[in-house]
Amino acid sequence: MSLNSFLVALTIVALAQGASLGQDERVRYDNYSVYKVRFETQEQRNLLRKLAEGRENFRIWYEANDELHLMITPGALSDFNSEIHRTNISAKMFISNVQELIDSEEDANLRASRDGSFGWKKYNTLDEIYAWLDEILANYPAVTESFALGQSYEGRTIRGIKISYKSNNPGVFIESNIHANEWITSATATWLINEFLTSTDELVRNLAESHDWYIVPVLNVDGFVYAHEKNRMWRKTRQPSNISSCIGVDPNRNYDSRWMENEGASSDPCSEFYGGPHPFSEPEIQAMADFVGSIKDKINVLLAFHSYSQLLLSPYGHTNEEFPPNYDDLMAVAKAYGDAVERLPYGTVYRYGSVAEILYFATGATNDWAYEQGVEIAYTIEFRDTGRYGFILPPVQIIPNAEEALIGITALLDKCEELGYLKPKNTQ
Ligand code: 0X9
Ligand code: ZN
Ligand code: ZN
Repeated sequence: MSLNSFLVALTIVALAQGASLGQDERVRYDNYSVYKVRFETQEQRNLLRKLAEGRENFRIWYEANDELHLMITPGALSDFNSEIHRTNISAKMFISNVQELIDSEEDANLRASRDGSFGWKKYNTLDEIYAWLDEILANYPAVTESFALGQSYEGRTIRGIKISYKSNNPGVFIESNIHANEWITSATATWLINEFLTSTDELVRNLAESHDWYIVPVLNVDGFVYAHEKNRMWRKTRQPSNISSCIGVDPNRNYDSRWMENEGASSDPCSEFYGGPHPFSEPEIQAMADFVGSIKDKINVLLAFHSYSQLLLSPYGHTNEEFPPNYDDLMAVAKAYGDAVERLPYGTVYRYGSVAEILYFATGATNDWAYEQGVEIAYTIEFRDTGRYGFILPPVQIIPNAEEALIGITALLDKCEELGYLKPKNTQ
């Protein structure tokens, strides 16, 4: 069987499997495995991509220019294995049962919930995050301010917090959990908020007080709630499509920036990388663009939190033949982050480069859009890990990851300052 006819055969299985979900059922991932697949040629890469696109039996967890992490249903495993063998692509299993990871994450959440509702020993729900945010705002009224980006498709408020200790600080915008299944991002964002307000460490105080922080802990609120309640692996928004029964858009493909160029997004509503029917079709992304657009003169740095794979990704996402004018600076700033993180006792290694260089073409993403808006330091940061747990990073790693982010961001901003990126923008 060729890889192509293999794909056709699997699509049929996939369609048969696309069962609908009852009201209070959760999607289960019993014996779903995740494989690291290394490819050497573009041809192999394209075949593997085709395998995963919009099909229920396969799901890309991560893709870079040399390897792919594929989640595979138990039913498709033997076919996958023989095909991998036949085409001489090397594959290695590193998660044998995704449901097992989800179960132990849930156990940890239950255990931690016993001693209080909010914390960083577990992954908090949107309600818990918002209740905690209200507490924080009530406790620190002089230096915090609540803001709302707007409403999600399902009518939830997308909330943010501004932390400002003095006027004329350079602005740093943090977008988090645009992808619903990347829970370490909101866990890290909330931990940072807490540190900025409560830490007595001199370095943290200086970091917190000499920048204006705009932090949105959960941008994709509908997707996040859905991931907590129904499907741990949900990535997209929750807006239905007019042309398909598949739900949701990849919000990080929906900005009006090179939208759909260069196959940087999919036009298939069933794909995990669906760009949407038109740019800004998702109210969450429109709201984000309106808000950031309205304060862009105050924003010197934008960081979009993602997971996983330990990367700092700069523009551009649409081409690897052209680089941003300040590419060298962007790399120096990313290196500062990586070096600082690696010096911590955990020794965690971050790599860096442009999106299109390191990963793939990805258009309509936050950091490229922000860069076009004049935010010259705009990164996607992919947090822990490199695949051992992937999106289901155990809660014991929340604080270590957040500490790395804190140290990394400190070094990043120091470098930005040194290179002159933190001056007031609208000086005329
Ligand atoms: O593909 C993405 O949206 C990000 N990776 S993830 O695994 N978290 O989904 C990378 C986005 C890179 N940024 C740009 N395309 N500019
Ligand atoms: Zn529309
Ligand atoms: Zn992401």
